[in-house]
Amino acid sequence: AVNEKDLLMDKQIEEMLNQYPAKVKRNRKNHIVLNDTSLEHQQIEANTRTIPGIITNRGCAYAGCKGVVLGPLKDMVHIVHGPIGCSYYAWMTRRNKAKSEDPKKNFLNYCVSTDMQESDIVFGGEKKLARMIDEVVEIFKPNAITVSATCPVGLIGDDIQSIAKAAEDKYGIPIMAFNCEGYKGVSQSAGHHIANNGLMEHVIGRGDLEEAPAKYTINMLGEYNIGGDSWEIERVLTELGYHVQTVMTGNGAYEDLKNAHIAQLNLVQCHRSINYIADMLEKKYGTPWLKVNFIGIRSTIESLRNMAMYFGDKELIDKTEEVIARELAEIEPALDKYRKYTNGKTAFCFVGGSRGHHYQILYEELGIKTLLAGYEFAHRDDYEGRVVLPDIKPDADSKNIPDLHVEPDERRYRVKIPQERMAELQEKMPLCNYKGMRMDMIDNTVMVDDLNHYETEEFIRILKPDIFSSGIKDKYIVQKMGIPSKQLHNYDYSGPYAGFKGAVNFARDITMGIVSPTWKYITPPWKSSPLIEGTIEEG
Ligand code: CFM
Ligand code: HCA
Repeated sequence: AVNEKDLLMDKQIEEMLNQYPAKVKRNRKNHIVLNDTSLEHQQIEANTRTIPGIITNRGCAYAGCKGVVLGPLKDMVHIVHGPIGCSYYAWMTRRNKAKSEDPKKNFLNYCVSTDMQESDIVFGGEKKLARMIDEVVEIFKPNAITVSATCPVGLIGDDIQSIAKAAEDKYGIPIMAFNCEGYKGVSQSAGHHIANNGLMEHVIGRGDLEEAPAKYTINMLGEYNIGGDSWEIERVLTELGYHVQTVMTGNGAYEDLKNAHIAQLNLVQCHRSINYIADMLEKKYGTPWLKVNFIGIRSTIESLRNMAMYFGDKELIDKTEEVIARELAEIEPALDKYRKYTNGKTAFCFVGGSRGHHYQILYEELGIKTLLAGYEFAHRDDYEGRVVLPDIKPDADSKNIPDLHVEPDERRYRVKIPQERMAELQEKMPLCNYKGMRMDMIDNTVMVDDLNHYETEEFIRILKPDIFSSGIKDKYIVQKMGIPSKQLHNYDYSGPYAGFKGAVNFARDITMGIVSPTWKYITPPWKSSPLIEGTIEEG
């Protein structure tokens, strides 16, 4: 539906893009979409290279592999083969928490790096890496070790795979090397894939459990226990009688992960970072996966109901309703208190590859409208959605389901489904469906991929949100503009934000941001002192 407001917004976006050189404008234009849910499909450009010179929030493949997927596994030592800065970057800032029954088997607080120096770059770092592994085994005696390569290591060609193999033979514990050099992809997304493949190849399925140890055995994939999120989710799941075999990878352990193959159902919280393992487990062991979302009350309830429905036991279904009712009664009064302050406010929600979507639902529950949302590095299906049709080939079988337009998408198929047929089809489809961000957004709001610092400032000027939520790289710039900013990567110093009780923590923190008088006292620097002015000569 095109109205005057849409046209105005279109015009403002156009003006913003006009500040770019023509080629950059052509590129960025395809990464910005004004939402119109009446359209069956809207396409967005995603997972492509950031234009050099643009200040992006993205991380690198190493960040996605070591920092995100491997890092939270607590009983393993994660060696970073590279300069100390790379190791320092991924050292605890993400706030993925872990507790261990045996305190000697939790190595998360350590920052283990080969600390490559110039001479190692010139003469090679292989010997240093081998020595490092010797030291790690001697000092920590971990259950397993990972080695992650950084850019310079790839450039000089250190053979980390054979060093790891030799050490594995020497010590008899799994020592896995990951060629996740930062430049391996356009963002951390490539690193997720590398880590997924490695864990599937070397860890998952290596345990000797042959069947599920409990009635409802599940894995929780793509949950990293940031600020204790997975503990809050597990509190409820355990009460309902689920046995969580492993969380991938928040508070995760090599010892649990190797038996992940025996679960009856895999839950997928963050699809972007772990969909590869979900698909591989489905293919290899026939375990279906269910997309869940434990951010937001409505999403949490829906996820719990879907899980109960999957197992289908009346007792479980009833217990689920009972627990939902009890939890709601407990949190609603607190939420109502905060809603007095949050109701009617507006937000920006720009996070990595899943939270840009998930947190909009929680915002909505506080009466906050998300005006702009996006992902740093997600793929098109995270925006546009996908329905997985494992047995349907694009050309042959798609005729069986009329109205479906099937496009090849990586190893699976992306389908465009008329809105009115969605419910009917979802019923017939396997569990593994995935709704993108688009359908949870309000019309005439902005969906943007790989938002950069220039566009952030421009969109703030145009849309004037009350709350900005993103990461460390833009938080302070935005606060200096007088707008409270909540980090949705590491939750600043707070959390958990997941599940029922997490929603109350989130409401409290957002309220604190809004009611703080601080913002009134801020004069943005460009108002009090003149900016440096000058001219740039072409050529
Ligand atoms: Fe998944 Fe994540 Fe995210 Fe992610 Fe990340 Fe993260 Fe994130 Mo930071 S795995 S995609 S690569 S939910 S580290 S815990 S917060 S960008 S939105
Ligand atoms: C990463 C990790 C990060 C960074 C957060 C941020 C995280 O991308 O390597 O930019 O604020 O969640 O810690 O996404």
